Amino acid sequence: MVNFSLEGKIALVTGASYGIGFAIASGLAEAGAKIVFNDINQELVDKGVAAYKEAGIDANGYVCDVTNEEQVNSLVAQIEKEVGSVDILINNAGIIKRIPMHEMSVVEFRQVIDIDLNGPFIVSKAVIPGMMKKGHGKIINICSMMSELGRETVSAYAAAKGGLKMLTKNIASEYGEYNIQCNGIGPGYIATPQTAPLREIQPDGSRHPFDSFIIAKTPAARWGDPEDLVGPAVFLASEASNFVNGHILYVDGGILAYIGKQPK
Ligand code: NAP
Ligand code: GCO
Repeated sequence: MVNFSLEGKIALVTGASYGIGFAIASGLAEAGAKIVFNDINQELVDKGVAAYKEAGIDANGYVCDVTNEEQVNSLVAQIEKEVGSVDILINNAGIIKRIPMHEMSVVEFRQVIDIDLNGPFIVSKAVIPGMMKKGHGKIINICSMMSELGRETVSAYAAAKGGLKMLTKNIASEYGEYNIQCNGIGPGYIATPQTAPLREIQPDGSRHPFDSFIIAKTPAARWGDPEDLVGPAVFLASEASNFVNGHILYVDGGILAYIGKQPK
């Protein structure tokens, strides 16, 4: 019997007060996991705890900036003390800055790299020793279409998400012998606050040009929903994927397979 159950497992989802992290955490909880999550400030954490409670999930929330190694190490120690050691890590926290590269400051570039690439390194480094001790662990890094493709104005984000793809493969390579699997999920274009500016209805009531562009580039002819990522996340977090390692599972409605809608 294939085991998709997460009963008895503790899952840490970073940046999970809302958006993709919240949806994935909710799905892991439905599969039996105990959810612990962090976000950047107390207001967001409180909002998240209330949202999980409304969904019938008793989640523990903590304030922690994933770029701050001291805060992350304290977070992992506090989780260990209050709940237990982390079995499943979802490196979800991330930001994007959409600025033409020649206009982007080094500070802005570094901030995106820090959160989207250094953050997953710092949090993974903090949980791996506990996973090694227990003889099992699951790390899932939330990558992106920009782990494979570029586009205007997202140079820092693409560099970070491309690096995150290779960090995923390297953790898989270095820790596979400890029965730790590290894989990525590469969402396509998902309707969350992060992509809201790309979907804004225009003053004349028409769709945002980028919205129409993405619809034409997606065989499914729609934006993804955070819930579309839940099944893939449960699979990669469960024992059903114990021989899947170093893989980036693209959940993109077919974008990466498609040249784009041909002119009529
Ligand atoms: P989102 O709505 O902006 O949520 C990101 C979460 O991460 C927010 O709660 C954010 O808090 C938190 N965060 C930001 N910096 C942090 C830090 N230093 N420490 C801890 N938490 C931090 O984004 P999303 O659309 O749900 O995306 C989640 C992940 O999926 C990101 O890694 C993103 O790159 C990736 N992704 C998104 C899409 C998409 O189309 N939406 C597609 C592919 C991949 P604040 O609210 O304070 O910023
Ligand atoms: C953008 C979007 C994308 C998505 C996602 C696609 O500006 O192009 O924000 O980067 O967030 O990463 O997979």
